[in-house]
Amino acid sequence: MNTSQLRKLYLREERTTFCPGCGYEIFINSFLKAIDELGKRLDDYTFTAGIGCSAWVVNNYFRADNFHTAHGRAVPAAVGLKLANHDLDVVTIGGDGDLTSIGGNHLIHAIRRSTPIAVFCLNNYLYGMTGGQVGPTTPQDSRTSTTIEGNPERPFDLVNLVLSVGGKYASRYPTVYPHLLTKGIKGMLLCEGFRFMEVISQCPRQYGVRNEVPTASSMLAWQKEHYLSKEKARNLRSAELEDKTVFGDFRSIKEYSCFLSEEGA
Ligand SMILES: Cc1ncc(C[n+]2csc(CCOP(=O)(O)OP(=O)(O)O)c2C)c(N)n1
Ligand code: SF4
Repeated sequence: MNTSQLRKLYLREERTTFCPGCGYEIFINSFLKAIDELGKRLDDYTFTAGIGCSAWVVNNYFRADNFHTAHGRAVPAAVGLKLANHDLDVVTIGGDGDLTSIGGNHLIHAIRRSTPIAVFCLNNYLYGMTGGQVGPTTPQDSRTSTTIEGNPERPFDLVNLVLSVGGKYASRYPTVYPHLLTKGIKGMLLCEGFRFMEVISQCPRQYGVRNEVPTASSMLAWQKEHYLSKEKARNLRSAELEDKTVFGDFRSIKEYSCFLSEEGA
C-alpha cells in the first residue's frame, strides 16, 4: 500500500494537528510502511504512550490497542502488559522528555530486566508540547524557552545510555532518511528482547526557530550534515567524527564506542 492508503487505513484522522513540517509525520509514515512491508497490521501490536506531541502519534492517531499512561509511565505500562500476557507484541512510543527524563528510571530498569518490548523515543531535543523547555537530550549551547542563552548542560547520548546499562539492541535514525528509518523499524520489530530506537526528529516550531534552523527543510539539511551512517563512519578516524553523530543499529557498547569521537568517548 502507498502512504496515503496506509494513513487512511490506520489513522483516526487523516490530518494531524502537528505543526507544519513536524518530523513526527515522517515517523508515522515510516512506521506504517514498515509494518505493511512486514505483512503485519497495526492491531498486531499493543501500544503504550505517555504525554507529549510524540505520544500523540499513538494516543490521538493510531487506530490500535493502546494504553495511554501518565507522563513518563509508558515503559512500566508496557512491562506490565508483557508480564500479564507474553503473547502481546508490545510497542512504546514517546518523547525524549517522557522516556528519558521523568521516565528515565523506568527505562533503565526495563533494560536491566531485558523485558521484551520495543521502545521508540522520538527525540526533538526538548519538551515540544509544553513550550520548548530544555530536556536531557537538548544539545549543549542550544537555546530553548528555559535556556535562552544556550543550554549549559551536557546532553545524554541515548544509544550510549541504553548500551551502557546492558542493552543489546539500540538504534538511531534521523528523519532525513525515511527509507533507512523504515528499514530500521522493520529490523527492530522483527527482533526479540528489549529494543530501543532513538528517532532524531525535527521540531521547527520549538527548537528550529530558536536555533537558526526555523524550517523543516533547514532542520533536515542540518541533520544531513551532522548524522552519518555507521557504514560511512567506519572509514573515518575518530578525530573526523567530531561534530558528527553516527546512526544505525548497535548491539553492544563495544561496537558503538568505535564510532565516538575522542571527545565523546
Ligand atoms: C506528571 C507530569 N508532569 C509534567 C507534565 C507536563 N508535560 C506534558 S508533556 C511534557 C513534555 C513532553 O516532552 P517530550 O516527551 O519530549 O515530548 P514532545 O512534546 O517533545 O514530543 C510535560 C513536561 C505532565 N503532563 N505530567
Ligand atoms: S511542537 Fe515540535 S514536536 Fe510538537 S508538533 Fe510542533 S513541531 Fe512537532
